[in-house]
Amino acid sequence: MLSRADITKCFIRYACLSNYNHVFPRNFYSNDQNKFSNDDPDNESSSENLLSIHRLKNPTSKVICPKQLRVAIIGAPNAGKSTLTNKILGWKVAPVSCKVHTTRFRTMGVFTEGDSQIVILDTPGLIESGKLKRHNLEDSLLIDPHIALLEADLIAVTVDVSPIWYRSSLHSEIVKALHMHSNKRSILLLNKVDLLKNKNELFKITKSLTGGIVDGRRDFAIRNSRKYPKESVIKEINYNFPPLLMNDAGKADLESKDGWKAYNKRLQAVGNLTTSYWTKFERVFMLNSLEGDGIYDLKTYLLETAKAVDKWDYDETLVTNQSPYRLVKQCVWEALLDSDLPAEIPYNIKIKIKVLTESEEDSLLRVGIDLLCFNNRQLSGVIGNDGQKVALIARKAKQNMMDTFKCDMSLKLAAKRITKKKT
Ligand SMILES: Nc1nc2c(ncn2[C@@H]2O[C@H](COP(=O)(O)OP(=O)(O)OP(=O)(O)O)[C@@H](O)[C@H]2O)c(=O)[nH]1
Ligand SMILES: [Mg+2]
Repeated sequence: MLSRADITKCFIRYACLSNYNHVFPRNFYSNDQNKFSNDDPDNESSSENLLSIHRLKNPTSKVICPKQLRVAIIGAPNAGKSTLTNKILGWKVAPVSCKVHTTRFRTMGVFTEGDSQIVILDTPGLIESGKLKRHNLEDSLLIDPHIALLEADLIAVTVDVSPIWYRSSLHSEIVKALHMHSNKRSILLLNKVDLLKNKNELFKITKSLTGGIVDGRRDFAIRNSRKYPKESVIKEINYNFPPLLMNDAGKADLESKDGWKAYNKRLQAVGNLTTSYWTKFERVFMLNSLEGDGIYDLKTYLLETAKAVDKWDYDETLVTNQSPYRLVKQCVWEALLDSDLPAEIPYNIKIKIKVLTESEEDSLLRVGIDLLCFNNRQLSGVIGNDGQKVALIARKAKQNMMDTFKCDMSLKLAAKRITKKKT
């Protein structure tokens, strides 16, 4: 356990490592009206280097043979991907809630042990493109899992084994994604095993999700009439479609409209062939990510699977490189989802960061947030009886921020009614 002193040191250590004098640019978001009227700088490249969270750890004296593994955690919404990510990292970097679509963007986290560095890419739950339009969701929910898949060396498919109607077949979007990246290694993570009364079910579930084949071995006989698409058909799809657009780093540029269109065309073509299982999983892990059961074995496997590289991509103490603005927003977002508000409210109000500074005297992180409500129903819902609801949201958000930034902080959170600008 980190002591209070360690936590403060940890935060200060970040400042030293980053070569910045302060964790945050002082008063970057002050009450200056011009700045405040801007949108939150989540996407501004200027915010990239402002804060990245580091562990308090003595650098390893000499790394003889650096190894690295990038792992994309994919799965259906609410499978427990972010809970698992936080557990593997031993740090809260991804928002978690009982509601679907909690994760809105891909989230990167790192842990380094000995010579090996593991980069975890948590992703929004995989969804069909039709759902995005129907529910008016951001593009990142559709595209980010595929960017992570392109970046990954290993695909970790996470399945919630608790609902009876989901656990016997892989979500079609997962199977499509696996086909698109069939050259990559993959593992199956059966999560929430604590919720399964009859543990013998795990054997059946494994059998139906793997087609009875794990690590190339036919461990269980399986009767399944649906045909598995041939490798040659997948190759043909890749051959017959126009080449994908590349960005400066030479990676398929899914963030550009044309890049995503071309990729999605292949994805849809693969989709017509899919089965409900995958026969190329190398390993199957049974996990209770909430309590951490099975995490040690998974981490050991990841460390052993890392491949030799010239040098690690990240500093060995780095935990995440997400911008502080995004982390703060995620903490508030999680609190909103967890506060029993009428279902649609969290999705329709706006989180505005008003102040984000670190005080020079006491290293106290000061955060000011406005919850912008667009009608009276939203406002009264957020405020609650005698302000009890907004107080609860503030308490939860503050706790989330303390778990993420591991420092003392003060949070001012207010709900405000605004009118939507007509465009
Ligand atoms: N009982 C139990 N609950 C779990 C476990 N793992 C996650 N949960 C719960 O499942 C819910 C969803 O967890 P998340 O980690 O937010 O799931 P996710 O897959 O990241 O969800 P999205 O980001 O919405 O796609 C939360 O209420 C978690 O507490 C587990 O192993 N056991
Ligand atoms: Mg998530």
